[in-house]
Amino acid sequence: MRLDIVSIFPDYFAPLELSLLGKARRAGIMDVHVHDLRQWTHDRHNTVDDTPYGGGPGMVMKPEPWGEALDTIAPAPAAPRLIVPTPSGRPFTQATAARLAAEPWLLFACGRYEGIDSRVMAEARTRMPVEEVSLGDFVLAGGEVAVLVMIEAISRLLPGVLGNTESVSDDSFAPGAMESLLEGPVYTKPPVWRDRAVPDILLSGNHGAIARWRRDEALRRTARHRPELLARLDPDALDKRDRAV
Ligand code: 6GU
Repeated sequence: MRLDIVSIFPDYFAPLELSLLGKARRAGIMDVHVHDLRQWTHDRHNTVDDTPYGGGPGMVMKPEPWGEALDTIAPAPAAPRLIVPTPSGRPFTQATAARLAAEPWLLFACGRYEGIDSRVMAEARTRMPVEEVSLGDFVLAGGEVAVLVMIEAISRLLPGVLGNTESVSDDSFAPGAMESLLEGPVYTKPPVWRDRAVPDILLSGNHGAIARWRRDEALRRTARHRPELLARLDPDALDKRDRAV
């Protein structure tokens, strides 16, 4: 998968060298290119923003540098999927991450200030798919951290990034049995720590009973932390014992 990122703060992306993401890059699974938007400015101050038409607070990112950036990185007919992080976008979910993980080429455009002049996305849509995406109902100062979050969620779904021991199928929100469920508590050695014992069932070796217990804990945790998710559970995916929890 090829990833291009355009930002006025390319240093935000230094963490892409670390951990799983760094390993994926070194293994050639992810080919990441970070670009400084200011290279597509032509004035002495490398201006990327201006005051909003219609008035209002803050500044808006000018269209010209963005237009040149997209033309240079993806000259027609090259067509990456353009992802624009913004609190006014469609929600980014595990399903979004899975869908984007199947794309060969993603281009992330990190806005700052009050956002990017809307004509940039309108014009880009004439030659590439464009998605405005939000991480949730809160406001970040810019798209950089949001893009790091999205790339981490996407890259761990790429074949060869996670080891076998770190399976993705038991994750909260994983498609299948855990869809719309939060993962329950986890434990490791020692069996007793500060007078707190690991639940006996996990030491029982009874895999059926353990799977049942884990699902019950996931249902309980979901009811406590995210009751609105339970309402979304597919009734056909529930069994009689689920209903009793
Ligand atoms: Cl994707 N971007 C910004 N700037 N703020 C956000 C966000 C994204 N998602 C939630 N808040």
